Amino acid sequence: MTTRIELAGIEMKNPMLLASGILDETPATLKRMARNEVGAVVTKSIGPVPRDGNVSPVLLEVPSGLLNSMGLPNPGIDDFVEEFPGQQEIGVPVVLSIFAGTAKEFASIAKETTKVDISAIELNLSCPNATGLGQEIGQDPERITDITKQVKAESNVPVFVKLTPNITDIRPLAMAAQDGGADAIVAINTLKGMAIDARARMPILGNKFGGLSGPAIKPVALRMVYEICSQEGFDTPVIGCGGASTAVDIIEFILAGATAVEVGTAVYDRGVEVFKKLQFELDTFLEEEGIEDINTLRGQALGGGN
Ligand code: RRO
Repeated sequence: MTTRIELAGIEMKNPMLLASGILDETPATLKRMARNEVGAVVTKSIGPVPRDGNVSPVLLEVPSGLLNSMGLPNPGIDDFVEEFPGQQEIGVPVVLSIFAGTAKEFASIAKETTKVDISAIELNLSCPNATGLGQEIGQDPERITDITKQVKAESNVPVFVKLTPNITDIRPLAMAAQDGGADAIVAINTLKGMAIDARARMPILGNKFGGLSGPAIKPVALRMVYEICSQEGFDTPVIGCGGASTAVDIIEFILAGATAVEVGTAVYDRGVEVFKKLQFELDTFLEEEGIEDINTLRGQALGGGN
């Protein structure tokens, strides 16, 4: 019985990645996740220069999820390159998430990333919390293709493209990333939302709006992965992301066509040992169902339905 997978040439002991933005800011926290049986880790998004992020409060628990308006706080690519010890030291493959405002800036960060030992780059074209960045770029298919192409030309590792759900139809975005040469698509980032304090009569988050993650968004993420994987002519690996917190959730994403699944908010909900728990649950599921290889489940729900 095996949960091993291969994602864009990266060998992983299971199909689970730590999603960007949760316990991934320092080598120490990344190592801690690696010790807990995660297949690979994605770093917090790194930009061209240091950035403080948005005004507090920036995080709020809501029913079945979290609302965040962090605003891309990060030390900048130069600091990252100087301080990152390399993925050997972390213990599992490391995916470096990057963001920028233009294709040229993306390409120049990508060039810097060739100085560090990582397994892939994830392009954040989907953060809902900053002007001129993230989803404001990633809602335009032409810009997705252009940025992906320019990053591919400068980098020496596979390039993943993380898409926004805050759009009518995600399929053209996935196709645009494929056209640019993406090695994998990540679907999805957070859904833009807000919370209001009824007694104070004002928005709760300092930035008013935030990104919703957690179990509340899993049906949306699953639907989008399914739609992307059902597209005629689409054959790029997909990484599901959005609300997975049990092994059954992970299996559902794989049945919808995903090769791997990123897990974020469940770390907050189930603790740092969540990947150890999920590995046990995955093994149990495969055993109970008599499945030898998790890869055989990929896409089995595509086309089905009553
Ligand atoms: O930092 C953030 O505000 C943030 C990012 Br980079 C992202 O990609 N998604 C999100 O919900 N928040």
